[in-house]
Amino acid sequence: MGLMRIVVLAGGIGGARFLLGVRAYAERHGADVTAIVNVGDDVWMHGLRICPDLDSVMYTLGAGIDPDRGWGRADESWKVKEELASYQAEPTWFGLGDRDIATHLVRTNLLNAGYPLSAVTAALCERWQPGITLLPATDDRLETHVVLAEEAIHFQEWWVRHRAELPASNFVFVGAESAKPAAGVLEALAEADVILLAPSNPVVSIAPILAVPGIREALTAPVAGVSPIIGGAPVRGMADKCLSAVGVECSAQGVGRMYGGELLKSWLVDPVDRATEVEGVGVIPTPLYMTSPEATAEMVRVAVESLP
Ligand code: FO1
Repeated sequence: MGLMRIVVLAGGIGGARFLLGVRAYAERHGADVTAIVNVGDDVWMHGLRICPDLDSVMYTLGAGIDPDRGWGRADESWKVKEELASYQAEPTWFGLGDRDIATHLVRTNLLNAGYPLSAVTAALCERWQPGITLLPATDDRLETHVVLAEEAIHFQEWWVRHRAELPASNFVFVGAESAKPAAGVLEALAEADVILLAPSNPVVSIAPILAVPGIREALTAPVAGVSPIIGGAPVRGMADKCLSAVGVECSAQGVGRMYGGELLKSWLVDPVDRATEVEGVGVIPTPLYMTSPEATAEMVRVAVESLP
């Protein structure tokens, strides 16, 4: 067998940290890694196309990320944001850093020139050299909107402007029904030896990837998932608010059952959640705190070795 081929379904901040470990594992054990990244968070702001999850992954793997925020660029300045605010140019609640804006300008210009997002992402990665292949889940429009009592708003407005405080009744992936897997996605999945679900937000990061027609059916290689919930709480972010909105228990067991035995062969849970049971799925207790790429690489080893 040649190089092992690992495909990872991932969102943004948690997905990026997980991919640091997958890359470390791949470097040590010899493997080829492709990340299929969520685009549901993508949004037009001030005429620029912003792809938060692709950028968090690209900046993190390219060592350009602001490590505290987990999004946007290190050594950032906010002059343009200040100037926009002085013009009262809405939205003022979304922080666009000066360095980050360069990424959005390059992406927007390439998209306007007719290049698909997958080609644009490859072009941006020429600079960042992430060491793995980054693919958007789709090159078509797919945006997560949050259904509130009277209206639906874009995910970013709910997440950033309202800090997910507005009670949500559901999430709609606008455009999903007509979206196609991005160039390279089905090929990567067809050649995969193993598929990993990153410990990303299951509702607004993993689900929008699975919502692209054709992707779920293409997961023919064995799948191992990593729980984003430890001891009944998300390690970071607001997955608890998303899970409650869709009526899923905020636990390693609740998320494991949400994914289910159709999708998962293995489900990695932290030892505190060792009592987790998921019908038809091998539950594997192993430390899940991504305290370093090496710690995460160990998690990846456990996941890969749990699969047939
Ligand atoms: N998150 C915030 O909480 N506040 C912001 O002002 C903000 C700006 C921003 C700009 C570009 C970008 O790529 C991400 C940004 N994020 C911001 C993070 C983003 O909203 C979330 O991290 C993802 O969408 C959730 O995965």
